[in-house]
Amino acid sequence: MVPFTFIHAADLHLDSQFKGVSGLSDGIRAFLRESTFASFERLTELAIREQVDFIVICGDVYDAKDSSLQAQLRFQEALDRLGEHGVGVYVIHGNHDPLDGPRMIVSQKEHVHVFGPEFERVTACRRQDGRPVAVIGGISYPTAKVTENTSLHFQRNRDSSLFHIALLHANVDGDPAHETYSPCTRRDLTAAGYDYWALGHIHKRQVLQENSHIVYPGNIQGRSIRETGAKGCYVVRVDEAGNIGLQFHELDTVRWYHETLAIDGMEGEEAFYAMVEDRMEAIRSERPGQMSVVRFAVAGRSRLHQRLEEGMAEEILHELHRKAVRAAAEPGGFEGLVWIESFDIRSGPWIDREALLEEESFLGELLRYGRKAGPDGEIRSDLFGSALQPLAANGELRKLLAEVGEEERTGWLRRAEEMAVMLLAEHGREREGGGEPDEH
Ligand SMILES: [Mn+2]
Repeated sequence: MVPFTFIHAADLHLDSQFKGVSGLSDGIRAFLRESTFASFERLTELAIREQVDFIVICGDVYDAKDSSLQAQLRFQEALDRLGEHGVGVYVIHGNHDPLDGPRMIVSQKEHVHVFGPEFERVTACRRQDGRPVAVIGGISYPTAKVTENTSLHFQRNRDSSLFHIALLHANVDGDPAHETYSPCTRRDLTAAGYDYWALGHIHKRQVLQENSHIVYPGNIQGRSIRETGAKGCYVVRVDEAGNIGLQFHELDTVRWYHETLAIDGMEGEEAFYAMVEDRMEAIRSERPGQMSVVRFAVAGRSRLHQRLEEGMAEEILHELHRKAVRAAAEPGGFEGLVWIESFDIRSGPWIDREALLEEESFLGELLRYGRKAGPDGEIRSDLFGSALQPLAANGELRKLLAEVGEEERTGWLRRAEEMAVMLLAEHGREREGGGEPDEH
């Protein structure tokens, strides 16, 4: 076999609008909107730098069926640049950019192959000497909603011993987080006898199988808070023996983060503000010179909880947005810019356990009971006996329960106590606030 190298990319979503992010200045919004193009430019540069033989792009080149003229022109410009460097390009279209979308007519370029709505196979050649190195099979979405299992159309060329690559925009094994277009299974794909399934559609990078390979490279630029972490493409090297080497390359220009701020026992607002700034700095130093967007989930129990919910989080968000907008207006201001998408308040009110233990209330009684049941003794065995009785009726579970040590039982007790305190405390708070009208 002749060794060769290609890039597997998918889901470029050129000209995504980033509608889900609010509070942005025009400048920052424009920068975000430029990010899909910038990441695609990095892909082009990578192909030239790595001297790959060709690129496969597995659907959703454009974000919208009626893709903007700007997106189309910039895509064509990149294709031309790749052509100048002898890099072949193989493209399929997906549910976001089906073939029936209104698009400008472009003349066929010799180094570019766009697959049609019916399955077809073409031969790809090596850049430096034009020797055939791979058979590429592919199929595009004729319309946005393809519910047929199109993977069943893929067949090897029986007369060819070349490496076989399949391009498909599909939901493999019914990932419920994505629309189930072109549904198929790993078994369907393996049965087709291809060496490498180059997939698109699911935006999360994943290698579903090796030898034969089934790969989602993910999208090249995260588009929302649901698409966190590094985004990019795979450089795939195939050696003389047909062995496959995958190397991931980051391409994203704006990265999305989901971070948790633990505020257990935190007392003051300054401490919270400092924690937020520290985290922003940590994100900044992880990727110096790049922009990031972060959602902070606030967790734990603290006296700050109520104040955070009652406007403090909003105020801090507003203040940090103001600072970010000002920084972004400076020359080079997007380098290291961290934009907070939101604070997601998941914390709870502070609970003073010692005070509750003294209290003449149901909660106080419960905590005192829990404390008595802690040490080994009659109360403890009574408690476990009655609590676990329904489970002990099952023979299998009874056997498992017998294997549980005392230390683990103590852990269960503490967790049950924590859960009861939390539920009862929340309930009490809701009742206190019960007279106020709901705000929706
Ligand atoms: Mn997509």
